[in-house]
Amino acid sequence: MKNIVILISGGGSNMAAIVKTAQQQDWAQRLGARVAAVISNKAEAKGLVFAREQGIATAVLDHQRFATREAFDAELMALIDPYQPALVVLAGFMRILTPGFVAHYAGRLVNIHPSLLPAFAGLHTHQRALDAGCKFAGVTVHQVTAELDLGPILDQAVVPVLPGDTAETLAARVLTQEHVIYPRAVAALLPRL
Ligand code: NHR
Ligand code: GAR
Repeated sequence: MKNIVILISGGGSNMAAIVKTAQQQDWAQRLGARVAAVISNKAEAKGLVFAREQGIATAVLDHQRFATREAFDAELMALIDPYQPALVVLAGFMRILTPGFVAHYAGRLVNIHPSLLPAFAGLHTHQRALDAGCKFAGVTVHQVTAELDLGPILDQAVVPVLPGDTAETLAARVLTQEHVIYPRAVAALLPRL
């Protein structure tokens, strides 16, 4: 069984999209995969409620309990490794990971970033796209490397920027496409892992 471990920090709608399509489109069974665990760095993350309802193992690791990023990442690895994951999926996970963590899961660590990379790596992507006058925005699924948001691109989707858009309306339009491409990218990657 290929275990998938998903890391979240908030709403977890991308995690839920992966879990739901795995059931509905039957790709998890076909690929011999399952979402084995959902781990959040925030106890109040809404996504944990959905994961628990689905009978998925959950854990919370509050980064504020740790003096250094290295110490947090070491404990995070200790939570993840018992699942021997084929794939670790960052889904709205908001903590930058250390080079040691990234190396440990090299080739099996992916992220979804709400911009058309390499444009707008980092935070506040939607406001930055609006400020730059972009006519199109979008989302990227990429392999995670030590260089923030600059690992090899696996999939992208484009949405128009519409007159009157705010960061919130644009984010919502992008999010609908995230839910399409992230499950697709995960399912496409799994046979190679
Ligand atoms: N870690 C590495 N090494 N490489 C990447 O490409 C990563 C990563 C960790 C997370 C997601 C990323 C995104 O898609 C991601 C990619 C958080 C921050 C950030 O600045 C930046 C990028 C991403 C996620 N986080 C602050 C920090 O100090 C905290 C911000 C907050 O808590 O709100 O870690 O955009
Ligand atoms: C998504 O838009 C994701 O692309 C973005 O946060 C949202 C999480 O939504 N990720 C980042 O900004 C990473 N820095 P979700 O929790 O509902 O999946």
